[in-house]
Amino acid sequence: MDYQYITLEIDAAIGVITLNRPQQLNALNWGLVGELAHALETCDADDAIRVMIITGSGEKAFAAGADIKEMAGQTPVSMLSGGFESWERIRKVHKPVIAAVNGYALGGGCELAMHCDIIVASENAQFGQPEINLGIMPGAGGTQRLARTLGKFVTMEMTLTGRNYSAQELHQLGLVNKVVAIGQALEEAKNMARKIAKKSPVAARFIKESVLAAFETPQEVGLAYEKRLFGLLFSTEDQKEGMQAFIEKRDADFKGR
Ligand code: DAK
Repeated sequence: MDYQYITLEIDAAIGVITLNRPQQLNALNWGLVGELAHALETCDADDAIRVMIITGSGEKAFAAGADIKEMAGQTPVSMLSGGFESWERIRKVHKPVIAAVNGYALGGGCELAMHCDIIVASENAQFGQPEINLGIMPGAGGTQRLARTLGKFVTMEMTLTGRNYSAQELHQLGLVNKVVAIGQALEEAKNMARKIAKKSPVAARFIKESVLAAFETPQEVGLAYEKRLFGLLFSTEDQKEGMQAFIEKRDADFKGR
């Protein structure tokens, strides 16, 4: 598929997706979100790719939110029927996804970063949920994912005041994994991705599923889910290879089987 609003580059085992509307600060129109979902699903289905990265083009923005100009004329029906499907598809990606946040990650941009599994941010990155300034509220999981990550009080302040938070502030609060120098977010995300890409892809997939289950299930159910996936990994070649490599004091060569 030819993309109009994003680019997809394959760098060894890493799929790098760049949101590519720099003049609009990579604002997330529906076309872009649909293309993003398609690119992530394409990478998810490709055995040669083990990790995906999402970043924004230019130094100014990861994404300054959903496209306000496109949203302004929507109705409840059009928002509820068309707007959510691609976000659901992004949420369901199985492989690890890293956000390399360069600049603004506001509204849907912040929510997109939170759809990812690890967030690397440059020191000029600004996160926020300014929807309240537009008379709306977060619509792509912001209230839920922020509350589960930052707790009630920080989430309330962030969503009710609409103020921006620096990468450093959110690093201290546990939403940003690593803060790096301006221009280095993608490179650092690639460093992390290369490390993950060397691990067993089956184990990586199950770990992601199991961690995400912690947000959706009572602990008893989550523990049972983890236990089953743990057991299942003992049916894989990767488990045999990983343990044999340890015993033979060599690097494991995981095949994802
Ligand atoms: N939408 C459309 N255009 C945007 C935009 C946005 N969110 N953000 C920036 N732009 C455009 C500007 O209109 C401007 O275009 P021109 O005027 O040059 O044509 C260009 O990008 C450069 O922006 P500025 O001139 O404003 O640049 P500044 O450096 O002065 O300011 C800024 C940067 C990021 C502070 C400012 O652009 C800004 O406040 N942007 C809006 C931020 C915002 O309010 N974001 C939240 C939007 S609401 C849903 C899923 C998600 C959502 C909703 C539903 N469903 C699943 C259904 C999410 C909602 C949102 O994100």
